[in-house]
Amino acid sequence: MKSETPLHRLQAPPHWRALALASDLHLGGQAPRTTDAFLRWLDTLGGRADALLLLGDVFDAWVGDDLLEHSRNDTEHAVCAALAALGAQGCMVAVQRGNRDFLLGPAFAARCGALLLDDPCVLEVAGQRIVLCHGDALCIGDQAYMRWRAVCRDPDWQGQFLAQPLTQRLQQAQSARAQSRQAQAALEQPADADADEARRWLLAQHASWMIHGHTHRPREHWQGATLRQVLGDWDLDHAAPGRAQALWLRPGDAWLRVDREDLMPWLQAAGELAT
Ligand SMILES: [Mn+2]
Repeated sequence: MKSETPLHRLQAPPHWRALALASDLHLGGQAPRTTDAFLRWLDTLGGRADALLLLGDVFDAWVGDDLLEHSRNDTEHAVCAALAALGAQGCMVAVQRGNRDFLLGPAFAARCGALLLDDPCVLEVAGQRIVLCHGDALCIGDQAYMRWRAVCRDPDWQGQFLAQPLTQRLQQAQSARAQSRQAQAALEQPADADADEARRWLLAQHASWMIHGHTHRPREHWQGATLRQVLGDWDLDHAAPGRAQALWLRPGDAWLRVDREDLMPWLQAAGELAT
């Protein structure tokens, strides 16, 4: 089941009855409450979900899988251990890279017992073809970002970056985040997915349904007969009220039910927000 190359097609076995999807958790030392909420949620998925699909930006930053060799990265260790525990309970875990954790690699996947998904990846479930992607590559109107994306996805650039000492990479990631926050603040509205580009992706994959994250516009975007379903980000550290949600796909014998689940009421009831 494990593969070094990210999968660009994922076929759901016919016995699967529930797939949970989430993205943009932005976990890390800077988000202890969000991380805690995510770990609690993972704890409830065993026996309830046949698969967990994480569509990018699980981590706020990822400067290389070798950070798992250092004991101080507690959050990353805890998340990997929880994903591995979920896998051991029979839930398939699959992870797509986002714009912040684009360096997630095979060593991370092996540690979590997870599959890496290509971007895009086509999920075949209950007779449907659903295009899964993080969503950043659809924001073609943000030309500065698209230029940066081309640079940082280049294997040579990645090789040079990864050759630097870990501390230096962490510093660079931190200043890149600060620059990106400034650039975002300067925009009237954060970049959105380009509807025509999304339609081109769907056409190329012979699909009419797409699920992605990244744009933080969690709703159903219809364009003609095509559906773009956007996942919400999680933030229980810096946002008030907090946000945490998942999307569930529930294949039946002849249909596919979709539920969007707001996890905040459950987290509140579970006492997550008690200080
Ligand atoms: Mn993103």
